[in-house]
Amino acid sequence: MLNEITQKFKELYNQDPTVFRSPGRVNLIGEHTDYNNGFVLPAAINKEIFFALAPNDTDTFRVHSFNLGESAEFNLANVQPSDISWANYLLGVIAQLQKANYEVKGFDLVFGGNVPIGAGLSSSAAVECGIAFGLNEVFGFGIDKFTLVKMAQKAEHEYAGVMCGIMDQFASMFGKNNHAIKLDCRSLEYEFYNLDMQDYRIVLCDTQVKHSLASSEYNTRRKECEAGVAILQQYYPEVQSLRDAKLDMLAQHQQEFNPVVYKRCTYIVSENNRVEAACADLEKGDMKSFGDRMYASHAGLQHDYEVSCPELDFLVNQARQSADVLGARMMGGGFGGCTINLVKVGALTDSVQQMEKAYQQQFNVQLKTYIAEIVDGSSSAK
Ligand code: GAF
Repeated sequence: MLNEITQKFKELYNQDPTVFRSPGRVNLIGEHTDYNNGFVLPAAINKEIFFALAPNDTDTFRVHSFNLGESAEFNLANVQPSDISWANYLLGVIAQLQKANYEVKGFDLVFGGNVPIGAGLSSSAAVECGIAFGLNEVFGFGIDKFTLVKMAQKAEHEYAGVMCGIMDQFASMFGKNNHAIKLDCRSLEYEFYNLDMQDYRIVLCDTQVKHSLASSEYNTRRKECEAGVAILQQYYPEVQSLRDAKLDMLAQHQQEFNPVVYKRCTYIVSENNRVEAACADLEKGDMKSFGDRMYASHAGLQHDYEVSCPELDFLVNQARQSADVLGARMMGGGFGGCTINLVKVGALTDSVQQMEKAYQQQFNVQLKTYIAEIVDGSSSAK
């Protein structure tokens, strides 16, 4: 696809581009913990967006979306959110660069890739990180990767209206071949965990459900977590976010919580503990225990955080019935998208076929499945 994108660039803009790539991500465990300043365990995957980019000596940003076959043009002197929704992920990053006083001169861009949209694999973070990385290189801004990640996240807040945490952009930018990233979303300290890809594979099952409520419910969950923190702070001033809370603090003051807020908070505190425990499992090579924690994570997301949907629950239940699937859970914001499954290598084909068959019978929909390989984060593309 990179060749086709480069070709398209030459055809449209009549010059040679510099090329970049930026990946989507999976998250092994630690869901909705990022905006609670907690821990996550994502990894960049071999579903990527490519960018062909070159300055054009004007003050105009010309862009072509290879996947959609659509083009657009924007005046860089007046960057603002656009009615063209796909362009907002790019414009949002340009706006952040400009806000930080970096001079984004006119440029041409063709971008496209194979990250499925709305499948919970962070196609938007891949676009934001790729353009941030590419512009930084091409214009020689010299911005460090942490700042680029924060700009990409801000772009999502301000131009896509989703008050996301930092996990997706961090994973897309900092990913490392065959490693998961344990990220402390408060300090942004991170540690790589080697994923032993000899014995198992990461299989993604795409429900193809895209729930229109996903972004509004996401923002509601954030508010519910903040409401929980406000109650706890009256008694425990050291609790700045749910990452600082303990289950017994919550239990002690349960009566003061609205029951829904209480469930949300217990889920987050438990999930944060699970990330720590799951990393210890990885260190010990105890994938059985790791898988059990994935199932526990799903149960919390389904019943307490209430961001799952019948299709995701069905797929996780199917996985539970197979001894060849070590663990499975919904992944990302929820209300649709993919489940992530840890599947024994020897049983890969059978497991995938069983899953597809069951999903077809239950929902009359052809399940899409992907075997995710873990790759490096945003970089130049060759
Ligand atoms: C989405 C968000 F973008 C992330 O920041 C994260 O909160 C995730 O949902 C849930 O863990 O992908």
